[in-house]
Amino acid sequence: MDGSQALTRKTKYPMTDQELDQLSINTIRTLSIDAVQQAKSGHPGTPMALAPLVYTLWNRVMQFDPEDPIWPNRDRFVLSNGHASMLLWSILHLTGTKAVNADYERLGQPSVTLDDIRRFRQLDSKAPGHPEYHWVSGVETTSGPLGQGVATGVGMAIAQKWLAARYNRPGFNLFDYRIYAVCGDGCMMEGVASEAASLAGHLGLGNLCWVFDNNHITIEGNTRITFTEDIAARFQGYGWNVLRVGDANDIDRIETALDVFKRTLDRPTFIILDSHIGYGSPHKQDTAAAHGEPLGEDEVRLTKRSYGWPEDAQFLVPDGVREHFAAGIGVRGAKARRQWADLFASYATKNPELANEIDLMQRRELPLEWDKNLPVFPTDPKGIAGRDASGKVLNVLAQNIPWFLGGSADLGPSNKTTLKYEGAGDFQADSPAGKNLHFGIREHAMGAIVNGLSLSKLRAFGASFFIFCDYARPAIRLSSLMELPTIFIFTHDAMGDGEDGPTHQPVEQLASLRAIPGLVTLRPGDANEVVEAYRYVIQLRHQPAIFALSRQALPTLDRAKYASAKGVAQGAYVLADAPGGDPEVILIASGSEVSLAVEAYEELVKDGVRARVVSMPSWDIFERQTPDYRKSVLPPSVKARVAIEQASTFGWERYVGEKGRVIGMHTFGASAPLKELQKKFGFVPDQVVAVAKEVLRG
Ligand SMILES: Cc1ncc(C[n+]2csc(CCOP(=O)(O)OP(=O)(O)O)c2C)c(N)n1
Ligand SMILES: [Mg+2]
Repeated sequence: MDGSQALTRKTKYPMTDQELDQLSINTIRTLSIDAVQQAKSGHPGTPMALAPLVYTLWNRVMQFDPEDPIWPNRDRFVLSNGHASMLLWSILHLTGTKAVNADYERLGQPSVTLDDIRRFRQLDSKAPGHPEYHWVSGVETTSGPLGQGVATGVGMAIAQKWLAARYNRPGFNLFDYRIYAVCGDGCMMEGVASEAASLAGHLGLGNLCWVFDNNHITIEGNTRITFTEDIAARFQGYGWNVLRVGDANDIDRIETALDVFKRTLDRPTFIILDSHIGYGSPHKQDTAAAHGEPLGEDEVRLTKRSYGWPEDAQFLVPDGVREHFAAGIGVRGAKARRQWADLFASYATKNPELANEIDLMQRRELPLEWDKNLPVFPTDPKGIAGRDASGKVLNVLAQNIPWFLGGSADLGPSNKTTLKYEGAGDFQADSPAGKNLHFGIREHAMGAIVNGLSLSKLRAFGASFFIFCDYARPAIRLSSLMELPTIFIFTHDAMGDGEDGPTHQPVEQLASLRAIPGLVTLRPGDANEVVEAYRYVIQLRHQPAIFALSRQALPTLDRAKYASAKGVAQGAYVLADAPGGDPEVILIASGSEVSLAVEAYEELVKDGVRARVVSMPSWDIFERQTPDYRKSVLPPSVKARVAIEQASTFGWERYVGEKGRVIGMHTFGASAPLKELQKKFGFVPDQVVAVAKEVLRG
């Protein structure tokens, strides 16, 4: 009798539920093993160990309807140890989860087919190397940079609390979903997870559960060489409810622990799950070799034998397995979603405005009159700081858009991001409707949490000093990768905080953010450019944006004399021009250097030089304009060009060309009052005029 007959005999109906549980778990395991073996790359060991956990979560616990993976009240599943992606591809396939498109339309076709799994890690397969939000329906967040997933889950948990506080009504628990995140040693070692866990504990997020795959193995071997802390004590210290399940194969105990989580409402739950990486592999179980390479054909056979699986069968989904999922999560999820739809329909008749908000939010659309009362700043030579203008705009937007919220990493008073209007409120455990989030001094987690809020369809912002965007950068990058319309507000964008010195003076940050594909980087030049920058950003549905804003006052330009700030929507525009629009030299500037360029321009004009000033708040937006428009702003025939920006000169060659010059930074700055720094580094009108004339002479 060969293996397949053995399985057929075993899988003959009627099977007991227990047999079906085991068969389903082993299907996840063997699909994962086969996919990695076929791809000749990937991570088989952790799916083999965690198949029972994922099975239990999905088929017994989670409220998730495979027919509609974006149903708003679904439980969220985050695979933070994203290298174990085959767990996700297996479960999405076996549950028959359906695909949706970027416009949130349900497509009816499967999210992950068996063919995708056969083509694991291959071009265009819906079973890529790591979980990719926006590429595979049913993936709640992109994960792979360890620690990001769990931290993003904290944002999802905050979002659920906020949504419940704003929209639930007696008898209408529209939002009562939970967030489950699975993580490994790597996630627990990464600092971002600690930041996020600390905040989650402080906020008492009882809707959040992390399951820690305690297998004592990472790439370099046993964790005795790196990771020996008392993790239970650590999470208890954070204020979490800590549970332990000593056997990752014991699905009843896993279910019991998850039940304890559901009943623990006042704090997040941390489940330590003792597991064996590569479970069932005679030679690789409990070794680092099971982590990140195929088992090898012989070992695959031996492993399948140990599961009682036909040794030669590949990508086998035995009869009864899909049906078992359909009878579990399928029935439970469909019922939950149907009940929710009925609930929502009757909610909508009683609370049409709130229901409309929920509808708009789900599609990332904006309410009518979202831009009413946006300020217009009068001409003012003294002007106003970018951060102050931003603060005024934020306070208007947050009132116009109910689900617009955010906060700073302890710099609200400096970033001017505090929402001060009556009723804005602070988000805390006992006031979850508040719109001012306090991230504490945790920029990295802040970035991930903003992503989690955005994945939950809230319009969210985070803030800090520009120099510290580096601390949030991994999450900002993921925002862009996930095509999320997050907003990051960074103030003190250059040498404006002079006395704080080089540790606080951003130099290379602009260039590095401009290098992130899809991210909109904006450095507005005066208060009205700040308004227009927000007007542009708020309308984005699938792109993140960062603002680099000045700490110091910048003159508010006379828009009757110079061009309208509406030009911000083109990324760069002609602010001041030579007579007849026929310049011989072009000054290009962003942010605080725009008014400097205008001053230099006035001098040049006096000296009879035909100069043009281009305000360029955003390279990214400019690059998206038509070639004709770009040529009209920077005519190819005008080779004499000077770019002025208090930042690394890196990249400006593309706009100034071979004959042009860049007045920028080549060092980290210095600690001194702003005026002295401007002089030392050449950001004064005389210097700009001199360089412009030099460039003109050729
Ligand atoms: C931020 C980050 N650093 C490094 C890696 C590379 N990496 C992927 S998996 C891994 C080991 C993870 O160990 P663990 O979380 O215990 O996973 P297990 O092998 O137990 O599944 C490393 C270092 C990564 N993905 N992300
Ligand atoms: Mg491990």
